[in-house]
Amino acid sequence: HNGITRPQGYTVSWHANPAVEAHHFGQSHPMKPWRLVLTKELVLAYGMHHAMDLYLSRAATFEEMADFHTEDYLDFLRQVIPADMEAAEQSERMAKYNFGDDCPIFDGLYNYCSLYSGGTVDAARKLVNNQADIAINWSGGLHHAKKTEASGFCYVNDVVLGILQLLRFHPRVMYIDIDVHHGDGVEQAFWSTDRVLTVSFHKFDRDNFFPGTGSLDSTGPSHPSNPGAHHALNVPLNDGIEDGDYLQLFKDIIGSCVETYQPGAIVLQCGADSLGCDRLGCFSLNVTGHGSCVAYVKTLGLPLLVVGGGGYTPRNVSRAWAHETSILIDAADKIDPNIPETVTFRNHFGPDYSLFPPLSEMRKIENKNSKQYLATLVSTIREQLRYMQG
Ligand code: V1P
Ligand code: CA
Ligand code: ZN
Repeated sequence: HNGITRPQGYTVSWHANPAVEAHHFGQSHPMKPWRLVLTKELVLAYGMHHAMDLYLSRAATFEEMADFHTEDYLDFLRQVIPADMEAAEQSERMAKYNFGDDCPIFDGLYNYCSLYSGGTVDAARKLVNNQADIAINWSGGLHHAKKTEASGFCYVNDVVLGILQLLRFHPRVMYIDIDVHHGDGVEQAFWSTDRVLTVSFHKFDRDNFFPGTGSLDSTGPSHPSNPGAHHALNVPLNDGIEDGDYLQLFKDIIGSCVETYQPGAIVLQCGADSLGCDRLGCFSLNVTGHGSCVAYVKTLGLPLLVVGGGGYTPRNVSRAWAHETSILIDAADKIDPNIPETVTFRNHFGPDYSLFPPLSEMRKIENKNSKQYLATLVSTIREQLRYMQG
């Protein structure tokens, strides 16, 4: 083999199901489950699968998904078919549950949702049962779904389901979200509890960037007697943030959060739409910069559930998630930055065929985050953490 061996002293589990990858949101829709095929091809070509326990995700049951979602909503999700998109008699319920352009109804929708959710639930249970120290489900991370509605390409909130599993064992769980969008569904689900600290880094522009929530001052319920007060943290960013600044900010904030909150487990949503050159995103992170955040979280040494999320330039999504897999199995230094000749669909990685193309140089977006602004973010959040302590 090519020298990739199991990491020393800890176990990594990989949760996937090829049936997820076969689903299509529609021609012009930016969400491409196919990016998971490219990710898996890279992981296999590098031989990373030798270093992990591999599990075929099973479908989450209706009851498991009902740990968060209402039965009404799940019933609709289970029975709706693509023809209903046009049918007048369904339009009221379609609107009620927020189906439409962002969240279309496609063939196998319920199967898709239950499989990516089953992966995250399984992954969380591996951690709780001590069968894994790090568990990965790149098909999960669908952080916008609400209790009774779909939102932003997300139908079932697998992240919430995974955290609920971890809460059966851990008194406190910390959620970190590096997707370019605000992790509003996860934040909202745990808004009123002090048992989950949610921290999202995202582009924030109330009027012009989805979903428009996640301002610096929204830290939980306003009434101080509500246990959830101060247990939501938001890091609103502007266009064009680059590797160095992002990583420093990430370490400063996450380091302080862990020190103060002392979580028993961490869930890390690795949305890859925060990379430069993303079709929907507006940050300038490179694969290495994005990966450094994952590497930092790994150094904290806590049980870690890693999920995917957004990411709309499939070749870069797969580069990032393959690189991050190598970090999690402690093999980043054994990976050839030149993408192996044996990778299926290798043509997608041309003309450079590198795992680390200079994304931040390829579509220059002016960095609108001043040093002063970033310093204010860190000091404000440290202040907010003091309130959390009580
Ligand atoms: O901006 C909106 C809505 C539609 N307007 C009425 C406001 N939607 C965004 C949704 C982005 C979802 C991101 C999901 C994730 O965080 C997690 C998986 O990454 C949107 C955008 C956009 N540029 O923000 N929808 C679409 N683009 C879209 C484009 C073509 C076809 C369908 C949807
Ligand atoms: Ca985020
Ligand atoms: Zn996103």
